[in-house]
Amino acid sequence: MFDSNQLIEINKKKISEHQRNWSFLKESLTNKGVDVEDLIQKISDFQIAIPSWALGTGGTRFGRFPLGGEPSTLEDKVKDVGILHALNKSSGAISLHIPWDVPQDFDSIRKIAADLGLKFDAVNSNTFQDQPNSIHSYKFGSLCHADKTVRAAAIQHNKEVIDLGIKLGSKALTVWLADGTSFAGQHNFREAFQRTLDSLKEIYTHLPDDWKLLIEYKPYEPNFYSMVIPDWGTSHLLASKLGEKAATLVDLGHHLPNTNIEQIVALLMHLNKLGGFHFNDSKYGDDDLSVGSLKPYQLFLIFCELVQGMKETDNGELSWMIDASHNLKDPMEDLLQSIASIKISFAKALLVDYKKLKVAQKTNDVSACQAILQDAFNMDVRSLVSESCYGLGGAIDPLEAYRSLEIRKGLIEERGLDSKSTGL
Ligand SMILES: [Mn+2]
Repeated sequence: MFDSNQLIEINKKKISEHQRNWSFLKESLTNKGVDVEDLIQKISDFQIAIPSWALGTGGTRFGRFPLGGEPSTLEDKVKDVGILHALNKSSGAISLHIPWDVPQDFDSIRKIAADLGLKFDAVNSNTFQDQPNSIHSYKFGSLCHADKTVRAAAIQHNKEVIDLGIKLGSKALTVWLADGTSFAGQHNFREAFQRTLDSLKEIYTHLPDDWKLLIEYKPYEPNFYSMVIPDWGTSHLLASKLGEKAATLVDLGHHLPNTNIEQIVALLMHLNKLGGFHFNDSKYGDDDLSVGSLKPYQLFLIFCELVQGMKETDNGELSWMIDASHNLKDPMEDLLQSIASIKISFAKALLVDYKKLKVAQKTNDVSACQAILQDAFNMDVRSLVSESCYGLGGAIDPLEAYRSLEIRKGLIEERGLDSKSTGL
């Protein structure tokens, strides 16, 4: 980690500029009748889980370019999330991927996490690749597989992930299936769906009462003709048939181009069936780009639905997680930028005058509807986000602090240039 005095020194260099920006924004928000303290509290409370696989460089199908100092053990991954959290005060959770990150010593890993102020968010199962020495292969599917023994192995794996999550204090299992086909005629659609539902039902019986089963969907990839759970409708259908503890998980990158994701979010929340959220950004497909790097307005519109849904529906708590692969940038820098974008969008969505919007909607004042949203979107709320982070003892500018503290250099010195993160 780093010495907290170093961060204080770094913040000192930024403080006068920050205070100037913040006092200007604070005054203008107060004049608008905004409860500034409440706003800061909401932003401070917002925590986004970091997945254990996001701390090393990812890769494409063609290559991977590690940058050194990557965490090769679960302990080091937790410590890296601790560094992010110390800087931005919003990464207070880690989401484990099993079997890439099976804890060896549960008490020890829980203690390391607790000391860094981290919780264990949803645990993720993996039936999209075969593990060494496994008897059965998932090449042709897992929970949907035509062979009962393969389905049984996949069900058993998910049950074991739940058991492991219980020991960590997690409260949700995320299931994403690569199951599908790349050639027409390869599956009987109805039978593949039914087998998947039956398998999920078995996993569901193993779920503790205070847990959630989050069902993720994806339109294509790794299969290119059909996916067993291609869209939110199919995910919602499965979740509805399973019961109250099952819900849909929306991953921003898992939609066909131009899909209206904010509308999906609104409807799922209306049905109390939105369970979780995976953040990333994309231009063409599941591109895994940094959150908010390409479509910040779409992200803002999604947050507008989330903010209204959290207030006006009984949807309940959501699991928030970044889900991206970092190929060009230092993953830690990418995560800091992604979380900053999320907080900025969340803050802007909190600033929308929804009462005024409802009046404009009722009177079909279309221009006003657009203007009300854009009025919030066009505000510069960066000093508000900085103020919430600084108030909690974090950095005024987390990315700049990360660089000034030379964190990556320290990690390379400690772990070496060849240290590679486990995962894909
Ligand atoms: Mn995802």
